[in-house]
Amino acid sequence: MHNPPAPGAPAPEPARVDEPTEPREPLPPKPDQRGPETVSPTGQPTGADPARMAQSGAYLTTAQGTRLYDTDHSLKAGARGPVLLQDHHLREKITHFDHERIPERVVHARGAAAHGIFQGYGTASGVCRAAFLGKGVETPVFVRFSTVLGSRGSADTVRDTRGFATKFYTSEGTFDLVGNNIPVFFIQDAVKFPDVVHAAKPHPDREIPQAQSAHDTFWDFVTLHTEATHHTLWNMSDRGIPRSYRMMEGFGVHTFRLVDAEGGTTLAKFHWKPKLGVHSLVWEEAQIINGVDPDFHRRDLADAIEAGAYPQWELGVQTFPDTPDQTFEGIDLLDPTNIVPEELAPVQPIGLLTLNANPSNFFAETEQVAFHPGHLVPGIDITDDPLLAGRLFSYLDTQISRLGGPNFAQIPINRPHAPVNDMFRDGMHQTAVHRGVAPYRPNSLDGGCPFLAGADTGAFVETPVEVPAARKVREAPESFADHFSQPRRFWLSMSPAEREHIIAAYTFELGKCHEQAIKERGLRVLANIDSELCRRVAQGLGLPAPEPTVAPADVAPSPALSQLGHTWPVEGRIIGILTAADGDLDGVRAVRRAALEAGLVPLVIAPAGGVLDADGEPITVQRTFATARSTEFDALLLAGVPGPGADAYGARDAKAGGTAAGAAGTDPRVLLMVAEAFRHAKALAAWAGGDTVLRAAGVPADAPGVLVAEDGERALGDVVGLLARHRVWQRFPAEV
Ligand code: HDE
Repeated sequence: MHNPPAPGAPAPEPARVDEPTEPREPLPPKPDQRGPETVSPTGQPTGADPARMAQSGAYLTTAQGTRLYDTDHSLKAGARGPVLLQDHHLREKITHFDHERIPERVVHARGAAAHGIFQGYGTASGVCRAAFLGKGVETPVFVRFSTVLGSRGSADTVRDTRGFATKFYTSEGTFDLVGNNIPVFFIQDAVKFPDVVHAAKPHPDREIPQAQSAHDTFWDFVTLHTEATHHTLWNMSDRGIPRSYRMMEGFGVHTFRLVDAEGGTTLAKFHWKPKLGVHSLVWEEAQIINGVDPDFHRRDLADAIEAGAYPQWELGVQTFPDTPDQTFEGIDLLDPTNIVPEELAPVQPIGLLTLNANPSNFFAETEQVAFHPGHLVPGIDITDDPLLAGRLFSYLDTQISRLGGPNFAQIPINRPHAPVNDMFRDGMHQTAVHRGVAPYRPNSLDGGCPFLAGADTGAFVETPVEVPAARKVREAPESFADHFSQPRRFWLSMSPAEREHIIAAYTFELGKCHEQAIKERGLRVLANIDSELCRRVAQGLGLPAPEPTVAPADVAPSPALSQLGHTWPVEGRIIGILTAADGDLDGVRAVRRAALEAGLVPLVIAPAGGVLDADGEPITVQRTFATARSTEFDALLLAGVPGPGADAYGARDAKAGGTAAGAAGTDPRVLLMVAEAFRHAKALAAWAGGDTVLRAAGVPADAPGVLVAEDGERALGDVVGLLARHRVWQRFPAEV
């Protein structure tokens, strides 16, 4: 409280808050926070001093660098008087704040990203002359993962396709591989993109549902427009709800044209293969996470990188001869609703991606990064896929409005690491100070600079590909008309448990539609994929199953499409250990040690926070019954009978829940955690009396993946074996 100064008296000191530290210089800018550099006609870097582009200096200043004395009080005519318009600092601070937001991406608005390194194996050099694929060549990369439909603040674990966009800062300029975690797309022609997106986004009247495909307009479109069937089926499979960005495949989707050193061409599809395997959530788990931890995927990626568990993917290519018809084994390579089974064209590894650093600033990097499928380097070219053609137009166009003008390539995260001398000038948000007087070619005033590259090093040197003489038409080729044989192959390639998930997903999504006609049309589409799939979904909807309108295609399954049947590294998997002060704490210690040695993340869950067993080796409690939920853990261990939580909720309800469940004193949230983990097919192990909790939660002791062990270490050993397969798949009913 300030008293008004007596007339003529000096103004009083405004109240100051004690700062926790002495003034010190801010941290130095990280490499990708550096400001733009331009290159002069003579090849010399010019432009702003990078150090001046990030925040610097120990003192708070205005935008003009004037030190500030107070930022907590507006300038007023007296402490209780009106605020004065002359307060420049107030106006400047609020004005900048008012303009902090930029439009979010029209699709893929919600994302998370990381920096990393790509190392070429050299194995692609025979078919592709891109320098970054050379043996041992290291290229910095920035990767952004995203959902497609939701707004920037939406939840991570919705059922949706995921974006997997990689920016390679190569020595020959930037190459962007702007892919998805699903290898096919809803449409075959870019002209339909606004239609599919308008249908999939929330209803325009109420703007609901957020980030969901389970609504009438989406299903209206995809059932009328049956080329969407294959992509929709992938979305309804476990691929639509990944366990982690680290456990997703990535696909370039389109067929690209690779060019070798002699100008020879090969058609190719790009694949990212995660070292940790491809794993998914189950639907109920995904729904719970959306409420409990909407940042689940974002957190998982950042935590893993911060802990040094760097996620890795191998880049691979399927290659096909560049024949005039651009088909392979009868599959049209220009149709982006098609895959080529890996059994017909194996994925050949060509390099390794390691994500090893989190962004320093979400807005500057993750939000402002701008990918473009037309950012290509010598050796990688496009094909005539009509979907790709439209994308080549769309990305730059949308970025001009999203990033406020044509100069966003100067934003540090978008700046190529190769020298840039593009002769582009001026425009909104121009931050470079270009030199020279002749930004045109040919010129003599700048000594003829900049020079053109030779055909051997230049990009966008067109490979002479025959374009057959044709009429101008608005038509698709006949081969694009088969909408059901590829979805049928996917369905036939699934294991019984995966098929059950697909049936449940269609039943849920069509069940959320209000229009009866849409549900019925949905069933007609399913009938053309597989009669059993259609029958089971119809049963769930309480509707008759229609007959197919096209004969079921005779296609062989592609075992590579199933996520089951392999074992994978367990590094980074999260084990919850439920215990209490009177639990087997020696056992918990031993389990924690062994789990850490195995690269797992063991988290102790107890009735209250703090430390268990102060004497001897203390055990830190990482989660309480109030902060833990089963969905965070890949497996649960029970070291004893954890009593009621220390908070009022646990103590109050444990009494009632315990009596009802027959395990006096067990916190109902523990019972819920165990029951959920069981339902979601996670490994469960108990010792030191923990099996009574399993019983109280209704978990049969003889169910697969439920282990009652003599001690903690044995329990952990069994659980690790199960984790390598991700889930205890036998727990899912498998009628199909
Ligand atoms: Fe995109 N897409 N897309 N897309 N896309 C965008 O570009 C578009 C398509 C993909 O993390 C937008 O900068 C059209 C296929 C990813 O920043 C926009 C068509 C694939 C990302 C756009 C497609 C993708 C985008 C929105 C049909 C997989 C996020 C913001 C012809 C191969 C990149 C932006 C990031 C983003 C247009 C289809 C992947 C509007 C017109 C197929 C991963 O330009």
